[in-house]
Amino acid sequence: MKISNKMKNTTAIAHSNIALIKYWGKSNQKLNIPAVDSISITLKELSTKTTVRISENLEKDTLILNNRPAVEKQRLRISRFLDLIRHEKKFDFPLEIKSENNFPTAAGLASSASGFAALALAASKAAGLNLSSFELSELARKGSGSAARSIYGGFVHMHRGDEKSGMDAVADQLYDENYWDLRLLILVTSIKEKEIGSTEGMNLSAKTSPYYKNWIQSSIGDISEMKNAIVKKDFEKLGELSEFSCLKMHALAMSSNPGIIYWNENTIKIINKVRALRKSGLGVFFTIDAGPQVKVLCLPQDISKVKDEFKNIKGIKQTIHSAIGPSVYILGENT
Ligand code: 2P0
Repeated sequence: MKISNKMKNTTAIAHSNIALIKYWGKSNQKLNIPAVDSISITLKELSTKTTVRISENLEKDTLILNNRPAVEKQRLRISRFLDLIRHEKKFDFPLEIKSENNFPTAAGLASSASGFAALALAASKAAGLNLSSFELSELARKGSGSAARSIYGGFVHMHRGDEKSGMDAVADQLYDENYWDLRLLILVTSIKEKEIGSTEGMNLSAKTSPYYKNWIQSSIGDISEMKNAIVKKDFEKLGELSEFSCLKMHALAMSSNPGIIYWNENTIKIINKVRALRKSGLGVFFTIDAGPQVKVLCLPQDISKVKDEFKNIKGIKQTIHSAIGPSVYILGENT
């Protein structure tokens, strides 16, 4: 590949997502193929902005994460991902990556989802590749399973696929962000990095949980029920299924050996409050990823009431209100 002396900066923005039907477990670790399908909504308020520059002058890839040089483990993970693009485009120059999240990194707010989605688009574009959404989703998946979903806005279905190569283990959009206005109140209960990352956690569950087989089998029904709920805009059903999938995933993590507990005492306090509010007639449901933060789902007409209910609760460190967000996009390219 011929690289011009005037290097270009390519910047992409991707939004994080939250799975309503969760992914947990891989059928192929090397290719990062998920063992189950998943369904998510993309989050307008949580995003990653990533700038890529191809550089002849560097010795190795550099990664600045939230204005600081990243630790070597993170840099290597990114570097291995960039090798996929270098291999495709047949060049061997290092890349300079600057990436910023507008939310706490690695605290269970899916920074790898928006991170790898933004990187897949910015780096492939910087290298002169014009990938389709389908190809971008496959590429992003190799960085992080949930990143394959963040290529799209709105309501997204990630397929585990049938091909051994993983070429059909990609996401597609069910509906865009204007289809149905749902709101999420993200309640941050800890900004500490979690002790067990998702990859490690799900691999441990696959190896040791006696419930793993049932998890895989039962997720097929969850997916079709959730798709139905979205088609019918049945919020009650969507909420119930989201809680069910979330608790099943955490039960799977807890039933691993050694058991993984992502929650803290405030996570449980919030779960109980969501259920009490529901009993009192408010349409609220929770979902939780591999971390202690609780995401409360509701309809737009209830969001101010929901915000009020969680305003003065001790143990909530930050509250983020999000609507459904858009697909990944290029913010700009300049020399
Ligand atoms: C999900 N999570 O469906 C599930 C629910 C967390 C809990 O996908 O190993 O960073 O990089 O593919 O995508 C987070 O895991 O995992 C995740 P890898 P990823 O959103």
